[in-house]
Amino acid sequence: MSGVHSTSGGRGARRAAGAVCGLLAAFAGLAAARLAAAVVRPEASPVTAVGGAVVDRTPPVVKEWAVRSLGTADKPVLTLGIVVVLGLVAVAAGVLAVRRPRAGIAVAACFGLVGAVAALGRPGATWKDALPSLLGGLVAAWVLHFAVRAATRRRPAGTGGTGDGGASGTGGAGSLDRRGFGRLVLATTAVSAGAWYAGRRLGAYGSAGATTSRADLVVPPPAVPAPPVPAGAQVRARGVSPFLTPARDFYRVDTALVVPRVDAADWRLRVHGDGVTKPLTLDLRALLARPLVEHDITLTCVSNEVGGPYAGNARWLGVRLADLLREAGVRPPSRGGRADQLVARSVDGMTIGTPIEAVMDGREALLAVGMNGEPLPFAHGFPVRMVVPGLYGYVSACKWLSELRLTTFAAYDAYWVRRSWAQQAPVKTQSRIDTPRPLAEPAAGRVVVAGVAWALHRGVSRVEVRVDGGPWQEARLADSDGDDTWRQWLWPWEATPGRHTLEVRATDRTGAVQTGKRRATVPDGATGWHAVTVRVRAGDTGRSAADTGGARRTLRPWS
Ligand SMILES: Nc1nc2c(c(=O)[nH]1)N[C@H]1C(S)=C(S)[C@@H](COP(=O)(O)O)O[C@H]1N2
Ligand SMILES: [Mo]
Repeated sequence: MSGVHSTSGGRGARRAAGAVCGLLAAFAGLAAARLAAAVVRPEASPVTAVGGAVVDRTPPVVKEWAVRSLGTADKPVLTLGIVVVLGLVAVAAGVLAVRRPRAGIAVAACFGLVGAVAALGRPGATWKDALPSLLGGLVAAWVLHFAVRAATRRRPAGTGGTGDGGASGTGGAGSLDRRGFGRLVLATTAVSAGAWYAGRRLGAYGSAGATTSRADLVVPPPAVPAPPVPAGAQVRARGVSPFLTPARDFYRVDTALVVPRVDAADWRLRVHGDGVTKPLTLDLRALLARPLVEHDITLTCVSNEVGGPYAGNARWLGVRLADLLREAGVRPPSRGGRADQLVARSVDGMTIGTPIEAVMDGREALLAVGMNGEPLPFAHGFPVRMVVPGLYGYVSACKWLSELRLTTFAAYDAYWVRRSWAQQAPVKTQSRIDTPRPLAEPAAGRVVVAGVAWALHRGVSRVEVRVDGGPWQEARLADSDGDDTWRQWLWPWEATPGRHTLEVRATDRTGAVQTGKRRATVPDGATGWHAVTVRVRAGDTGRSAADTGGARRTLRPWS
């Protein structure tokens, strides 16, 4: 920063001061909005609201790219992107404001409006949701106004210039009052940071009731417990995913930028719609008074690429959905029922449409309250979510459930269907090589190839592996835990030095072989065989254990 002492203030310096003013205004505005949102509701915070609006409008191709390349980091990356854009606009508005104060302030106010419109468009929004952004816009405009004034104010004649930083101190009357400006920047930053922190604390306070309600929830034991998972369901090879996925490792796919935290005491489920002769409204107590069923179900996402990570297996505890629907007077289409689609709605406005026929055909479709022996984690739908064996999550597994409405597929398209995904989507047969990892360098000799396969609600009857396009070889299957879960498999490979590609395919109990035809995830799930390429090293046995993930030592058939 040089030239600040010229009477014009120096163009570069004025720009820099403007940029600082812009950023300061943006931070103050966001902090004020966040504090207000903690009172209104967390989803009404401008960055969250704009983020939510962006998520809902993201074309499937972009979303698929984001899920593929960013994985579960897609949400932080989106938030960061919004903050960066906001920062750039703030800098531009600040630079503009130095020359034309009104224009800069108008930009700040406009940003408040953008946030307000986004917040009003969110599911479940009321007029109050506009307030945090409007307040934020006002605060930003106000801070910008004063900051720009301070930045461009000239020091009165005769005051000393020692605070002017590296400059000579010769700045006299007419030079910029940098000390005053610096103080304003510091003070505003401190107040904004305080507001930001208060917003965080208040937000936690706001959801404290939900947190306590989960901690205090006593889930009754199942009337119909699941048999223990067979010991032989887990292959003993390092690198294979655990048969039951711990909740903290369970993949998470949803559109929620802030995880809804529902207080169990406030939770209600409404069941209504076509063919419902007895509409129901249940609270959690009424739901838990019903017989609970425990069932192991593998859940997977339609966005899962071949070989991808978006599949998890859990022991779910819940109420049989079919029984509840029958009590409400619902009949499946095959018994003359009018409705063929069950639309589940969540507290955050998600809609998920499930075939009523599938829900009522005898499979264990659940309104789940428990996952692996605990109440559902907030991220996985506390207090109640749906789980239906054999269907992708986007057509079956509504989290933070609030409503079940019966209608037809002809009359209504749920959230993802409006975004080019199929109305109905049974899970396709898939198999995955968990070990060796791609580009691993095992030593020649015996290498354990192992992984998981699923043909949900049909059951896996065979898994085969081939090397470099050679003949298919039958893998050993781990014990089955029923047809609604994935099944592990293992194949001992006599690996020869060089580059090799391993492929896997599964066959379901109907005899249908997993197709090798490569298809994208849109519209109803990816197909193709998972392939892993490795480079097998010649002979030095010393390093083999490490490079095969120790599998040689653990090759102990469970059969
Ligand atoms: N409310 C709500 N429920 C939802 C979703 C969502 O975005 N919002 N995503 C669905 C999708 S696409 C999948 S694959 C599963 C994932 O469940 P999980 O996050 O518990 O693994 O939840 C389903 N339920
Ligand atoms: Mo999904």
